[in-house]
Amino acid sequence: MRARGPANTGDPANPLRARRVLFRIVSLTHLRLRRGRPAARGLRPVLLRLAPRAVVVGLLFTGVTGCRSSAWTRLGMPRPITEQGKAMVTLWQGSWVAALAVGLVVWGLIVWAVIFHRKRSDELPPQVRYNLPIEVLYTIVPFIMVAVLFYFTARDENYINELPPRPDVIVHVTGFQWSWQFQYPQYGVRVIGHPVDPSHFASYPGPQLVLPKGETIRFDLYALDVVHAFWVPAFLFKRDVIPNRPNHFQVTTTATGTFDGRCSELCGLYHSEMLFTVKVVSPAQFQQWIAARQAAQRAAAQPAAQNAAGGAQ
Ligand SMILES: [Cu+2]
Repeated sequence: MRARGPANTGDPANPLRARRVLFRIVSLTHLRLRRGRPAARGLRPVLLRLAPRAVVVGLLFTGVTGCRSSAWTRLGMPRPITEQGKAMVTLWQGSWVAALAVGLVVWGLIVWAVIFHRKRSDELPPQVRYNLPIEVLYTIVPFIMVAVLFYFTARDENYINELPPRPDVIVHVTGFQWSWQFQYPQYGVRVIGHPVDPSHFASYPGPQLVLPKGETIRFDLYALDVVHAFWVPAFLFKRDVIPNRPNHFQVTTTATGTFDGRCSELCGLYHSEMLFTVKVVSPAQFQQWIAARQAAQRAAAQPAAQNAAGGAQ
């Protein structure tokens, strides 16, 4: 018979004492390690001492990272400004909930095995190899998990990739080394980013893409030279811009404001300078902006036309 050793002597210097304390904390109950002796003695003071420290550390962490409750609930995702982005956040949250549920089951089983199935003798415990019900369970449960994740992912991907036939606004986006051009073919309006000029990179935010709130916008993506990628983080979406292969996607905007945009495909020396901004305004402001752009383009075109006419005479 194996000797129980000094674990039961009650000696405070016993090295097993730390293990017993850890056991009490994990279980958070007044379990008794030895019959007749209150094992949880001393647990409450430890918890009372640690709890305020945990709260302070949590508050400090929240404060220094600038996190808000909504940032926590979005699990790190930016605040979406499109209906499609909201669907992506919901999918992201659901995936995390599913992963945490699986994690809790796994962690629970691990803790349960560690606490209640510690090695007590050299006798081999019952083995479950070739146990058909358990093998079937191991196969079916992961399959169900993957199938559920696949269903929701495919459903949301189909929704995000939808291209209804009559969007409210169409924008032709053209990427080139190293800026962007935005054209509004319904209105004959275009916004062209400056061609590469390293001396002005630091102060140039790039061209501005103006969009109306609450309307559907279809983006047609073109590239003049190499592969770029059109990325607006607040859309929670990016799509490649490929030469000779137009790409498309559509969003419905839900919030006004100015948001960053950038190229997310390494496209050359000044790839990092392919910046732009997205300004979402009310539909009335959007129409005003369109009218102003049209007037500015007409005014800019008149001298050129006069010069051409004068040169022909
Ligand atoms: Cu690029």
